[in-house]
Amino acid sequence: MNCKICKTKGIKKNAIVNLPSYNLSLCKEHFIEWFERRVQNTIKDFQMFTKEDRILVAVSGGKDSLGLWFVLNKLGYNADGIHIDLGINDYSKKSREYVEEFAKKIERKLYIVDLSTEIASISILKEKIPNKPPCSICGIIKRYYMNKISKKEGYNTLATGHNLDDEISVLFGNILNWNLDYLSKQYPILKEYENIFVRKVKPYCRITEKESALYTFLMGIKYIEQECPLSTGATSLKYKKILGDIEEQFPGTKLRFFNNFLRKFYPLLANKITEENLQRCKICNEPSSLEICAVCNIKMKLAKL
Ligand code: Q46
Ligand code: ZN
Ligand code: ZN
Repeated sequence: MNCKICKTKGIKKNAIVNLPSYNLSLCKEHFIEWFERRVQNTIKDFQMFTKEDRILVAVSGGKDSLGLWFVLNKLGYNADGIHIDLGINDYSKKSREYVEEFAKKIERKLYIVDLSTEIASISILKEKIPNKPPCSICGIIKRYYMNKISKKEGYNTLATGHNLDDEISVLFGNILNWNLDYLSKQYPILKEYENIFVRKVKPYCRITEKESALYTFLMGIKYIEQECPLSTGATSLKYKKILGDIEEQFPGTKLRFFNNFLRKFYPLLANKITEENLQRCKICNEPSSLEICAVCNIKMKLAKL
């Protein structure tokens, strides 16, 4: 198959990728160009941030977050990184190494939050608090520190590498359960809220996992391929598989599902969002719906054990 863009210029060049949902085959050079334009357009369409904003990218060490960190800087944005060292054995050690090495390579500032010193590693928390799924504890703690460090270090935007496949598998699950509360928060940009929450953005929300992996690979970025050993992920992986099967039969479905949710359904919910009963945690002063926030609660539980 030949590159479609090269063809318009009268050049015959082999395509390295076929994107059936766009009816497009592209060579390496034109894929990179297409990919970067797509990210740039997403940032503009959702008015995520400008070149004046200070952005912190949440980098796990995987292909999406490292690729995102790279492309934002390549596009001229002011983006530093934050990595949460979860303390999950060898997996976290390797992830951290990849992130640290990459930060040096692109010469950007990297903030590391080491959970082993801040609170306790996820491996220990999993043992000590067995009645809560480790991913739920991990999610709470990650969100807490990302928001806290962003504010403390003067960043107004937090970017994550969630891709289209991540977004639609969550969307699918939330629709199957008609989980309106979660659906009302599933938007590629969540605006900052007073001095409590920084803006949260997902510039890869219209990029598939396959496109993201290819871009990261073509840019020569080394990333951790291993999945988190605690990831059960069974449900979301099954949803991804189902949506992938539909996409194969009807190319373009994934993107249409996501775009139409944002265009047709989200506006119906957005006006219905009731402000959560937000207050400041009495111990750490971070946002919380209760007097004591979830992270301080975990710390208190640990201290009692
Ligand atoms: S939540 Fe769960 Fe992930 Fe935390 S414990 Fe691993 S799988 S890393 S996105
Ligand atoms: Zn080409
Ligand atoms: Zn607290």
